[in-house]
Amino acid sequence: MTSAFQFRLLMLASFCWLGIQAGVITVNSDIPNNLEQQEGRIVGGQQTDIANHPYQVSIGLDSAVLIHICGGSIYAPRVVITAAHCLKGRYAYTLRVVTGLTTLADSAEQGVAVQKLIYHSGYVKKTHANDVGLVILKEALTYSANVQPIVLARTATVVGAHAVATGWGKSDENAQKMSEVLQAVELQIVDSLECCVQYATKQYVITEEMLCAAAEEGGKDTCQGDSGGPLVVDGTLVGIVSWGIGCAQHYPGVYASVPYHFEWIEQQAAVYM
Ligand code: 4AZ
Repeated sequence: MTSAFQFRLLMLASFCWLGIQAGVITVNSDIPNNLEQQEGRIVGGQQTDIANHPYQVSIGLDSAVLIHICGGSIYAPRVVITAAHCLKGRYAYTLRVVTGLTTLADSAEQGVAVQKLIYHSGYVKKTHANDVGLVILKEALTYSANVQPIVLARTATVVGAHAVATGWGKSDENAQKMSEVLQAVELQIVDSLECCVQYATKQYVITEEMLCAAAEEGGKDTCQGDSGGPLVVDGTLVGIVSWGIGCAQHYPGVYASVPYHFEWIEQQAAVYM
């Protein structure tokens, strides 16, 4: 006899399987948004040096001091890839992009001014759908050992692939402050079906334009302040830090899929290349 629980799981698995296979899981705007979600920060990571991740940038709010709000990845001299949720509701002139730094020093003088913010027209805050955007810089970056672009992944990443996420986000859910020194954490790509089933129990939908990553041993994740930053496999950008329920709390971190959004990124960036 099948219990109601098993039946429900079967329904969720079918829903996720069908949706991910056919690419038909689309945005459901009726999804409740009342669960405590954390903004991204790296949990269980290690200090690293920007030279190891020269594509990493900090997107900062240009006030009296520069306040880190999100991560990003250098794609071209004037193009930084980040999450849509980092950009929506903000104005280009309020932001600056800081490159080549391991430690984020408070400085109003640092960074490059921003010309334009572009985010995906299909971005939906409630569902985190299409959480991808571009920051167009006023001036071209000068590449160096600590400032380099990253190649985009074009094809879907295999489950279990070793990935690294980096950022200055908080190191646990309840931390008051961001990390001062850039952190890196090693994660694995999680099966989208499993991830979908897990999140479906909380009324969230994992679509084919998202991917999930976590550490088998637990205790490792991205968290508040890592948003918009890179998830890298074999030196290519596969994901953009997007969302999750908590940080390192049984639910994998969710990333916007770069292979899925490859064409959108290329098309939008083309004008500024
Ligand atoms: C965020 O809101 C966020 N634990 C990023 C990553 C994760 C959760 C939230 C994944 O920026």
